[in-house]
Amino acid sequence: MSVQVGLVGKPNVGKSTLFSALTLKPAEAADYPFTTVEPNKGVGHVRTECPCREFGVECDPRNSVCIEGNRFVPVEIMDVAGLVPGAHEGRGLGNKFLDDLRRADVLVMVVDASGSTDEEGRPVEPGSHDPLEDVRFLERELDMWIKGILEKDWERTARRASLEGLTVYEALEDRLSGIGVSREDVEKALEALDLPEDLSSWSEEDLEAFASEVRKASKPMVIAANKIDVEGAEENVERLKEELDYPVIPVCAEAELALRRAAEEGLVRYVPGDSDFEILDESRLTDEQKRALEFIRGIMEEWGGTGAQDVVNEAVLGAARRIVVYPVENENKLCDSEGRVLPDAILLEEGSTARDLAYKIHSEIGDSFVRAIVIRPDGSKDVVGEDYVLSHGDVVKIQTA
Ligand SMILES: Nc1nc2c(ncn2[C@@H]2O[C@H](COP(=O)(O)OP(=O)(O)OP(=O)(O)O)[C@@H](O)[C@H]2O)c(=O)[nH]1
Ligand SMILES: [Mg+2]
Repeated sequence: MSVQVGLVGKPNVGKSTLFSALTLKPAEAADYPFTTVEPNKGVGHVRTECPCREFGVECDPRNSVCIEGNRFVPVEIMDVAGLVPGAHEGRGLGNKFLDDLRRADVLVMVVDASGSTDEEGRPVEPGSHDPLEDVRFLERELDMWIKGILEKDWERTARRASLEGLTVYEALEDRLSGIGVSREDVEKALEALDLPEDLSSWSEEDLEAFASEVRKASKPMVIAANKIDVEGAEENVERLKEELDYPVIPVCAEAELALRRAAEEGLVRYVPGDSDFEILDESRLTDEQKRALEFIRGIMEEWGGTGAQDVVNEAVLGAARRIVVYPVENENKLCDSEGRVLPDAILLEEGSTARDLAYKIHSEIGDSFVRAIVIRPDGSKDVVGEDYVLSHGDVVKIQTA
């Protein structure tokens, strides 16, 4: 799958609850630390406007789903074990969870905005723990993890850069490619810092600073400020927004999970990401369920929704800078060879070109690319070359030789 989103954070903040809500896959959730040991993997979705509305056509999606003009595009979601301070030295479940994150394109740091869990995830009085501290320590754990990987074979890396004729970039990229760090990430990190060119003269601090910049470049992050249903969470949400450079999204994972399950059972009509829901058949609900749904409605009114869908959107379309485009084979009917209208929604990195899209569809289509046609909602068509930079929402036909 194209994009992988990793849920990270200390124990007991609601990672598995959010995971279940996003994927509707069961994952054990309980009010004690280290409920999750093995990572859970599942399919969640980015929500984006489907072109079917603007084009006035009825779509027939194949790789995605359209609900009332909203296209849901699959992404991989991974829920890993909680981490505690010192994890990079083996505390708690140690580095295991970190290794599970190697392939992640973007991280969602789940924090307990209600402040009702201490730094190791043990339940405490609501409001007594500062979630900002948890963000800081998690950043540090990630940085130390990357630093550890660099340090492991540092002398050899430094030697390769000077004796084997590799550039500094190549030597560092080589060392870090296993955790999803690209050449551009390395370049970005080195540019942000003023480090000696000779790797063998890097100090501990140099390594640490570099690890931190590489982490920011290769694992962009958003904060899911969970448990907003608990009294006092609002204050923490505001503070997190003020203090942090990451996008902070207020979330009630439990509400999203309850709504999605209720929708699955046909009790409510709820499109993930909507700011409200509709009860379908009051008579099928117990009094307890009615009360729970009214409570959820109250939270959604206050916050504009449960926030769970916003987390995925902000992570993938925001932090990970992805766009969604719609390749078609017939530029008049907007369909594929089987007549399916707007069949596929493809996630690409921002800045991708028409040729990149062609290669993403099939290497042969990439090789035999001639030109592309971008189809506009008013029916007009722009013929573009291989270097055309795609926009979010583009409907494109690739012409091959
Ligand atoms: N009030 C409230 N509680 C929540 C919410 N989301 C999760 N919880 C509760 O928080 C506790 C921990 O949830 P989990 O999903 O197991 O947390 P986790 O981060 O996966 O925990 P570990 O696997 O131990 O790292 C459970 O009791 C959940 O019911 C929420 O939105 N509001
Ligand atoms: Mg868990």
